[in-house]
Amino acid sequence: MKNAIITGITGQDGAYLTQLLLEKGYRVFGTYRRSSSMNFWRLEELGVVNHPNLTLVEFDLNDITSCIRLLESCQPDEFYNLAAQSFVGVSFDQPIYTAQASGIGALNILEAIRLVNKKIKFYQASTSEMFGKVQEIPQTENTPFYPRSPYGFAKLFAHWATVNYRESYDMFAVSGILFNHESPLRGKEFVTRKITDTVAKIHLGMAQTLELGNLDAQRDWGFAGEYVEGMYKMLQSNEADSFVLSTNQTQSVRRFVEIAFENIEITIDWKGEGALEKGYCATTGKELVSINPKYYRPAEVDLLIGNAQKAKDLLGWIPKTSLHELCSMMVQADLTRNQHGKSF
Ligand code: NDP
Ligand code: GDR
Repeated sequence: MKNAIITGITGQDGAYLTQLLLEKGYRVFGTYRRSSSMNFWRLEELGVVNHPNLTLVEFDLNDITSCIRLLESCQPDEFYNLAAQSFVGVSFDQPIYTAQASGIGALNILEAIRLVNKKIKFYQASTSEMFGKVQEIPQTENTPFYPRSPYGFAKLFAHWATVNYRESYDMFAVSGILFNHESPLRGKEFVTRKITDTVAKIHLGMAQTLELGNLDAQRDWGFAGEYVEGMYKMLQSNEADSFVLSTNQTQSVRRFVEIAFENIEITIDWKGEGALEKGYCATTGKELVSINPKYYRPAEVDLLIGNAQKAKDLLGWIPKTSLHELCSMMVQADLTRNQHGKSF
């Protein structure tokens, strides 16, 4: 039986990866940070929170002694570092904290692995946000980086730390450069889930309008359940490397809004421009979408579209869920949750 440590087990990817590794017969040690209230709703939704091969461990990734003790007690074969301050918007308000959690946190783990057991395979959750300002379309493992937020440059630090530890110390350290991936388990502050949850609430008469920021941003959105399979495959590959995971397609936030409303049989008519743009129901004329500039970011990533050919060729990883399927899955889940008065 293999042992795996997953940091950030309370997050979207942590939950799906836990489910996948348990299905594969792993013993999983999932780390969470101490707080006054426990937050395991995603593991509960997937029905794995009480699995006999899952151990939940309190852990702080900014405390290297805690990293060392974690490795010594769990004796992992594989280490998936998913914990991060992962919200780009907040990173502008909390840049130092973001750098510590999303940047230095990864370095702490790499250093602990180097000291305790260099044979532990390491996965770093890198991101398409490192590409930032468009340098090339589509983006691949060879596209130059140009991050546009404290989150982006913190993750770039962690990415280069991973590459350097791989090259300097002969460690199996992998960087997965993942484009946006969503699911019914996505946090509500991220735009897709904010949209699907509010659309469900509008349908049920629990909300009037959806307030958003930049509708023109374009993202390459895939299904998180498939992306964690890519993470797993990266650690089973013959050689440690860096891999892009993406769907190779892009859509605007505006289009995602339209698709979400189509799920409740509403067509959106757009009128106005910029901060004055609004979305109306095509049949009733009711205002359903408005812009609030407070959701604009100081610097935006305008266009992300990946090319995951390398992952397809070397890992056999191919995403299957279309954006329409993904959006529909999320709207349906939010309709059900809201009908049952669940707020997560
Ligand atoms: P989530 O925001 O859903 O989960 C983040 C996890 O990190 C949570 O478990 C959270 O714990 C934990 N965490 C946050 N801050 C700290 C901290 N200071 N110390 C310890 N743990 C912390 O993110 P996702 O699951 O979506 O993403 C997983 C990883 O992949 C992240 O590193 C993210 O940056 C990266 N990524 C995500 C992409 C995506 O589209 N989803 C794309 C590319 C990369 P708590 O529940 O206590 O807040
Ligand atoms: P992103 O995801 O920044 O790409 O980072 P997010 O869903 O937050 O934003 C996507 C785009 O939508 C625009 N936007 C809004 N965003 C939010 N959150 N709320 C709004 O109201 C809103 N209106 C418009 C944003 O400006 C942006 O352009 C995600 C995270 O999961 C990161 O951790 C991960 O690394 C990247 O994806 C890949």
